[in-house]
Amino acid sequence: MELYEKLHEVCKLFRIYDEFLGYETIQMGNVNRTYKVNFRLADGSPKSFLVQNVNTYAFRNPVALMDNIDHVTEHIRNKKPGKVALHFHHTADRKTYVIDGDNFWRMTNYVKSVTYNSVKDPAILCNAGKAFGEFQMDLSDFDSSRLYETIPNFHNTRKRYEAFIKAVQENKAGRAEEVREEIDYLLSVQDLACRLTDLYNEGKLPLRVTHNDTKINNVLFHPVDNSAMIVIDLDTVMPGLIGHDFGDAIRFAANFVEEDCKDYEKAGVDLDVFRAFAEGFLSQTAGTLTETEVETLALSCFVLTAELATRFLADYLDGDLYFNTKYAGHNLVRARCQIALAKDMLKKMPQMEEIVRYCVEHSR
Ligand code: GN1
Ligand code: MG
Repeated sequence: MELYEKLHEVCKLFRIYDEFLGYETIQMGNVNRTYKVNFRLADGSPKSFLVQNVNTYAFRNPVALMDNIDHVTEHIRNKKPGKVALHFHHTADRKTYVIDGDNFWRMTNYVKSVTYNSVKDPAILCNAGKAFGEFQMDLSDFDSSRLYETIPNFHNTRKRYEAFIKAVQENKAGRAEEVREEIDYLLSVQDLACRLTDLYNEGKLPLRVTHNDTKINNVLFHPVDNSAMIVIDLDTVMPGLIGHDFGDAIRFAANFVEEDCKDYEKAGVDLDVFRAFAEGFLSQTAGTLTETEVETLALSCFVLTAELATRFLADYLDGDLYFNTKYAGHNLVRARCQIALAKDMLKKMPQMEEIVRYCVEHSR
């Protein structure tokens, strides 16, 4: 069946019976597929929704994942009644999803907003930092035992390295020789990249409920005043470390270039962006941080960058099974870009640490 008809059928199962005008593919995320579906209501006015096809290769138990999202969004709604939120539509039998074969569909309201893949405006970055910090604080009293682990060991860097080394050894797509230099670099920084995981295993870092995928394009901003309206993409909300959220956000937002820039040698950390985001994030979280969390926050940026480099490179070696790719070699470009960024972060670690200290002291 054509995607056009398929989406229309899915919308009907979510009990939207208005006149279907068509769909637009939304360039959002490297794992799920997202579509904006457009309708005309009986009174002639337009109305849109978002339909997502959840990647069941990445998320093995999407039903439990939807259950997580239900609990988390309910918890936040109860704390902030009236705040803009995502509402998942229900089918006639009260499910928040439609399963057809290997496809797992869900549908939400469409929030008119702007998103950024790359932004330099300190005010917007500070708002994004606040939004992710606030998100974590909102969930600080959430019972994490209610959360199903949607991707086990998602930010367990030791396990990510094990998987990476296995991908190198198996060399399924026959590409390992071509990327020897990248493999060697990642192996050479393994212990530093695994610092957060090791500290956690030694009981030195506390577990929180974290978002785990804090790319700035997961914040919807108000189209007029650029305030942060809502944090989206809750698929990986799981128990995690504060550095997972801070580090991943910086990895994405503070890079001079986009995550998959072919000019990867231009990748590096923009300290102005770092400062603006850190200010917002720490304004919400500083009061609750332990000394070890503060000490490792700057390092977490390197950790998350190296970790993702192992994931992109492993996927390249496996033959591009996990991440959606737009062209042959896309995962390799992504991996190289993360490696260049990680190297620059190591050079700038003292400045990053100083900025974190300053923001913590001024937020407490
Ligand atoms: C994936 O699909 P998206 O863009 O939300 C990935 C993240 C990576 C990111 C890199 C579930 O996120 O962990 O950091 O790509 N999400 C999953 O762009 O694997
Ligand atoms: Mg995501």
